[in-house]
Amino acid sequence: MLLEAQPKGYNYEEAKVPKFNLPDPLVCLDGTIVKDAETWQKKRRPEILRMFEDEVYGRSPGKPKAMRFEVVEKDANALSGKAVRRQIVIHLGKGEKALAVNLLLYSPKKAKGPVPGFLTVNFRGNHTTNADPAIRIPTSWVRNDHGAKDNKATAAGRGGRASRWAIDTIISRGYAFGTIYYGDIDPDFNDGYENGPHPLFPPKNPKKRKPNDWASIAGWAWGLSRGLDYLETDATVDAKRVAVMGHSRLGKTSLWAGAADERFALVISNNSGCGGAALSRRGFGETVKIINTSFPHWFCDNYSKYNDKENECPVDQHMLIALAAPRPVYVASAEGDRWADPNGEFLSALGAEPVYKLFGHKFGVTKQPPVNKPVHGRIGYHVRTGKHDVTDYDWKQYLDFADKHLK
Ligand code: GTR
Repeated sequence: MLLEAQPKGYNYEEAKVPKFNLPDPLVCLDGTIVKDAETWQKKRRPEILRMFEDEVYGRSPGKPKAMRFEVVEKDANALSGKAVRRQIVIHLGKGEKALAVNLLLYSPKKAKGPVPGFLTVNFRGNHTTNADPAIRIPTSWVRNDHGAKDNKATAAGRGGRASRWAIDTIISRGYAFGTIYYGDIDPDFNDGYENGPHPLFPPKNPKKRKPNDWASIAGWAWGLSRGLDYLETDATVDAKRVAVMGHSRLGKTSLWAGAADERFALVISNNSGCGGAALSRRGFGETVKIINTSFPHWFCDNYSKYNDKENECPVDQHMLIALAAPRPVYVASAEGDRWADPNGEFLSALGAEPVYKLFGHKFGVTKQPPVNKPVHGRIGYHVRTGKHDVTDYDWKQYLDFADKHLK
């Protein structure tokens, strides 16, 4: 295996993973043992969701009253005539801090009725996902790469990240593809919650925030739910068959979006690692402490209570995967991405299986499968060769998995 350079000073050895006990997803806080799907749905699931809100991602508001969809652009012959392109601005909130979130949507032109789709969230701007010259360029904060200068995106970034988004394949296989630039929802820097969706909702004043108020991951996830709100109004997409997908910090985001919003029919985590699919108690690669230190704005303030104290956290990330149940969920790892702890991502999926079993679904494996040998049960998993990235191989698996569950 070609090793990808990883941050130094962290554990990358399986033999040095400490012994730990995972909290049991099937034992309620009052000791009740969950033996059926109904007890899971009515009692244990809400309690786990609440713990993730209070201890990890923070509590988010629901659907805002001040929300309006504006279809700003449409082309019935996009992508060489294969797709219909639509660009929608989702206006959120009122006043000076109101947000304008751009959703780029392609749907297969030859579709007869509403199609299933993927709603994704991207790092560098919708215009980087495809070279299509009509894609609107973000006006919100962007990182200074892919042609951006002074944190403003430019046309030089067009298609710069197209390798991550198999849009042509997705369309040819009969799915819609939607994407939102995450910085339109919340800029990814520690701004004291002055920007993004946080000041639109109580407590508007960041100084009055509580330790379980939402942070950026919850903000991005909430933005994805607003994307789904739009899709519910769009006749070309079947909003009841939408998979949510993200990579890395945005894989953490897609998992949380799928947990918090059960309208997402399928949930995909691509290389999400610490605070995403990977079990925190393993302390393999990125840890709770380093993630809270490097990115203090990603998780709610309470999460830093578990810096170097992962065992004291009432949840671990297998319970996040379990919150997707009984919906199909996919966890994808990359062999070279040891920072994200590929085996810890697998073990998390495995740790969610007892919940899937309540619904009659089995995972089908008990050990991490070899590289490039995907497992597609109700829970999907693969570890592919290569590094931290989204590749055509990953998309092929997601499409096969979606064919199985959404078609
Ligand atoms: C890293 C971070 C990871 C992952 C990644 C990314 O710096 O440590 O947790 O989120 O960024 O989002 O690309």
